[in-house]
Order: sequence, then C-alpha cells, then structure tokens
Amino acid sequence: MRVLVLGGDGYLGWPTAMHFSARGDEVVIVDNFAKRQWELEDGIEPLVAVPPLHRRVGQWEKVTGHKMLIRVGDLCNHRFVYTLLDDFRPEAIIHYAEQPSAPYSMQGREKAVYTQTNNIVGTLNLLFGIQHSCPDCHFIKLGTMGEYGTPNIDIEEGWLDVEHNGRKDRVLFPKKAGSFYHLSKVHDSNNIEFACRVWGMRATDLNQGPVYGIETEQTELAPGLHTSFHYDDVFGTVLNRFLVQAAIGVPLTVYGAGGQTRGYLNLRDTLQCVELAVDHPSERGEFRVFNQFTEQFSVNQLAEMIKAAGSRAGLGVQVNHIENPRVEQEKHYYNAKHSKLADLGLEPHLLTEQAMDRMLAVVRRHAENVNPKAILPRVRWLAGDKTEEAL
Ligand code: USQ
Repeated sequence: MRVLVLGGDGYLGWPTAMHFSARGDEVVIVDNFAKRQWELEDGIEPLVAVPPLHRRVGQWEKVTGHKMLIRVGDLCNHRFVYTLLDDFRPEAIIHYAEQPSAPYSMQGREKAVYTQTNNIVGTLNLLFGIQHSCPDCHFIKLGTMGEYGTPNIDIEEGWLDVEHNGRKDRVLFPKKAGSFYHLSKVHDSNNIEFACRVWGMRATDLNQGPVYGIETEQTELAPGLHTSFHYDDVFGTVLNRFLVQAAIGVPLTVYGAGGQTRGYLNLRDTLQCVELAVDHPSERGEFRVFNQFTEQFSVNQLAEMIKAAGSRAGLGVQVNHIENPRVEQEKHYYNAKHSKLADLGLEPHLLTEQAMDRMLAVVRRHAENVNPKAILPRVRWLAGDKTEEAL
C-alpha cells in the first residue's frame, strides 16, 4: 500500500514508518522537525541522541533494502499538503504530526495558542487536501484517551447512545479534556467527524492512552534505528519517566495522591493497532473511534510495579508523592471500553514483570545520559502565563 506517515521523525512515527516499510508498503515520511525545535527551546534531549532522519532512513535502507521517501514540510502550509497528496496519492495516511505534550501546551498563552493552531490547522488542511486529491484514502488520526477526561460514567468507544426526554440519538461521547493539548485533539475529532458526515471521508480516530516502551522489532535490527525516548517533565510519559528515575536512583515523582487512572499500552502495540486500522479501513462516511490501550493502571500501581522491578534489579526505589503540578482528579472512577481493536485481533504485550525488567535494563544502560534537571515538573496548570518565563 501507499502509506504516508506524518510525524515520522517522532517517538511513534519512526517505529511506525519502519513497521510498514518492513511489510513491503511504500512509505513516505513527512516531518517538519518541529519536535527537535521544541526540545531545543526547553533544553530537553531524548535519553539516547537520535540521528537526523535522513541518516536513519539511509541506515534502514542499508540494513533491510527497503526504501523510504522523506518530504520535509509543515502541514499548516496548505500548498505543501496539496502537493504532497497530489504527488503521492496515498491509500492510508497515519497522522502523528502534532504537538503531543500536555505540559508543553500549559506553559502559557503562547504555547497553548501554538499547540492548538499547529494541531487543528494542520489537520484541517489535511481534511481539505484528502477531499481534493484522494477522497477514498483512509485517514488514521492519533487522538487521545485524554479527550474524554475522567468522567464518572463508563467511557464508550467514541460514540454514546442517549435517550433524552423520550427520544433517542447517537452522539459523540462527551469530552472533558485535561489540557489545551488534549483539547486540540477534541477539536480535531469534531472536525474529522464533520468531514466524514459531509464529504463521505473515511477516518479512524485512535484514542490512545499514554504509551511506554523503548524497543520494537525494527529498532532492534541495527544501531541507529532507535526511537526518540523522552523521560523529561514535558515530553516524557509517566512510565517512561519512572523507569529513568529508578535507573538513576532518584525518587519516583508521583503527582499528588497517585490515584489518577489511565489506559496504557506498549509502543509495540501502538504499531499493531495502527496496522489493524490500516488493514481494516472504515467505510466511506464513517467516523470510527477506537480506544487504543491494553491495560488500566493508577499512577500508584505503576510506581509499585517499578519499585518491585527495582528490587529485582538490586535497586532501592523510593516513591515520593509531590505536589501535583496539574489540575486533575487524583481519585476517580475509570472504566473505559476498549474492545474494538481486540475484536480485530490485537494481541497485547502486557506489562509483565519480564517486560518491566527488560525496559529497566535497557534504560539503565543509558543512565549516564540522564539530565537530573529534567526530572521534577516545571509546568503548573494554575500558573497561566507565569510559567513561560520559568522555563
Ligand atoms: N504523572 C505523574 N508523575 C509524573 C508524570 C505524570 O504522576 O512524573 C501523572 C499525570 O499527572 C497523569 C498521568 O501520570 O495523571 C499520565 O501522565 P502522562 O504525562 O503520562 O500522560 P499525558 O500528559 O496525559 O499525555 C500522554 C502523552 C499524550 C497522550 C496521552 C494519552 O504525552 O500525547 O495523548 O498520554 S492520555 O493520557 O490517555 O490522554
């Protein structure tokens, strides 16, 4: 298939591009390297330095014989988007090319406006571009479980059947996002649903939970094919952060009471889920939503699991409850449905002791690269514009 991987230089995008290329699909990676710029702004580096994209693609070709093309450009430039889609006529578009961090978006007005403009305008340009150049193409969009927030009712997969004053309808599940970043994805979802309803587009919104992990089948093939693994307070997801904290012997940073519960998944399962979506496209006019995670944990449960992995590895891991920099519920009901990907055949890589031990061992190998200043959270939800100068 002809597959576009938008944001193919990133944590999820690069392994995804290799995964599809390995199956023999024709892959074009699109990126504007904005993530590398955001890292430079805040003095943040991934655990292991990531070679430039062209070098990684060259290495991939050398190791596997598979070619991948690179197109450098910004999705907020509609001419770039239209030319890209006209030239390549993709059958599937996997869209990761967004600012992915809640704390980044909460640094102040400038970063909130940037996050929403970048994410929403880029996606909107794609919707128009698809309608214009490749209307039958399947649009696979990385959304987030954080669009729903933590409601006191069960979370359905995208849609909710309601009965109100004796009448029935099917509506998008109510959203209660927890940051301006998560809200950007809510707005994207609304725009995509509208494009499906009005233009007959086919789309799948993957509402993904926090991802953990460092390796995939392809990253292991040769040196230089690794992905960008963040452990810092801005781009690092909680389990990846805890692994690094355990590895360097600093206390785990549980925010507040630690009862915050989310649906998590292994990086390897992100690839599997996206592949299942590509191989089972939605119908024309269908806005399909998959809740993309495999297991639910509270932050406290994750901390306990890391502590146990630490003692198996001979590390004493201390768990600290620090003041929560976010405004979020720390004890709440959480029951999110996630059966649609399983129905398509997802075989999860669960967070077993063995999986945890392996990740901790890999992270420990690079412990000398860790910048201890990137551990404690710096962005406060209540600070409004005041954080901008603090960073
Ligand atoms: N947390 C801690 N300690 C830390 C870091 C985080 O207790 O050191 C807590 C947070 O307060 C939160 C939970 O862990 O309650 C998850 O935080 P996270 O930073 O792992 O995840 P989040 O900010 O929600 O964002 C991440 C990705 C984002 C994706 C989202 C899926 O960065 O791209 O959309 O996970 S979800 O959380 O389901 O919305």
